[in-house]
Amino acid sequence: RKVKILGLAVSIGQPKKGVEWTPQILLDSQISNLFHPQYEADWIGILDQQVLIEEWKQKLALNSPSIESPENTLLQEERPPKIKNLGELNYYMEHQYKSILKNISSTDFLLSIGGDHSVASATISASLKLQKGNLSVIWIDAHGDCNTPDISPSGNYHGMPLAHVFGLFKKNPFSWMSNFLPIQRCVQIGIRDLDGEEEKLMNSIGLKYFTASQVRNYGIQQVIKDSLAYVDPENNRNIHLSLDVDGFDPTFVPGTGTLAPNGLFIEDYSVVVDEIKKCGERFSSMDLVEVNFQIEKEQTLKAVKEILKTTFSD
Ligand code: DIR
Ligand code: MN
Ligand code: MN
Ligand code: MN
Repeated sequence: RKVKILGLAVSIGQPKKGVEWTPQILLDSQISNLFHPQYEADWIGILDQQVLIEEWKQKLALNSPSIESPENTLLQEERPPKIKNLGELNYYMEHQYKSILKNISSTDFLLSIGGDHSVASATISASLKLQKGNLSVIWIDAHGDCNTPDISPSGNYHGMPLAHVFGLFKKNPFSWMSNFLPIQRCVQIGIRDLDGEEEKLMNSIGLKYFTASQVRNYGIQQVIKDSLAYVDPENNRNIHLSLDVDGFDPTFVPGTGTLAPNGLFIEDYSVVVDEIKKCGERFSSMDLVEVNFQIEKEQTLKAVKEILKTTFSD
């Protein structure tokens, strides 16, 4: 099976430098050598935020009427969404979205390597389009990533992509994004660091999630079985796995921007992915995000290699 790898060298969805270098570091360390030969790895390329932001600024300077500037249109609203780097993110993620639709077929496996977790709304939106809406999501994270611009305490978009792809923003700031995920098609695993309003929102919309301590209580095997039964009750949906490495305990993955103690074990991952792989080719895409080798490299690279090896094993 073809595994198309898309590098998403972007960090402007959160404040720390470093995550944008991860795709190149993983390309240089020849991660595809870790894959079982049944997988044919193929790097589509790396979308570089520096290049794209420069391009966006030049287009803005030319003031071409065809180039959208969501910030400008939003100025007229009474309560503009508070999203940091909104124009840059919109431009970057539109390229990401279009690059996925251009380079990936519905039977390929898409591996998107971040970058921060912002990219997930574009990967999911593009995957929904590719799979004609037939997609469910398993979201591994310490965080809910379910803030809306109105309730986000930080204004960092990486804390918002899930709320966005659920269609919960009052106004969608990304005009290219038109495919939304029903809330019942998503389960989160590993949650343990929610903002107050975010938690209220998640509970009020009925988003299903398992906290890290629930995982310890029920066992990871039970949690992933229940999760798949919930998002894919008739065994006919394509599955997207969005993996924020801060879902794991910091002892396994210290190299990430927002550490949260008492996380998942790295061994939990193989149980999760083995269960998802029972879906065969319906397991169709994955984000691997928030890996920051600038914060810590040795332990983190070891964990990332382990993750990739188990994902693309026999
Ligand atoms: C926090 C941090 N909930 C925010 N979020 C994330 O800024 O919205 N950290 N995703 O990794
Ligand atoms: Mn997180
Ligand atoms: Mn994040
Ligand atoms: Mn996240």
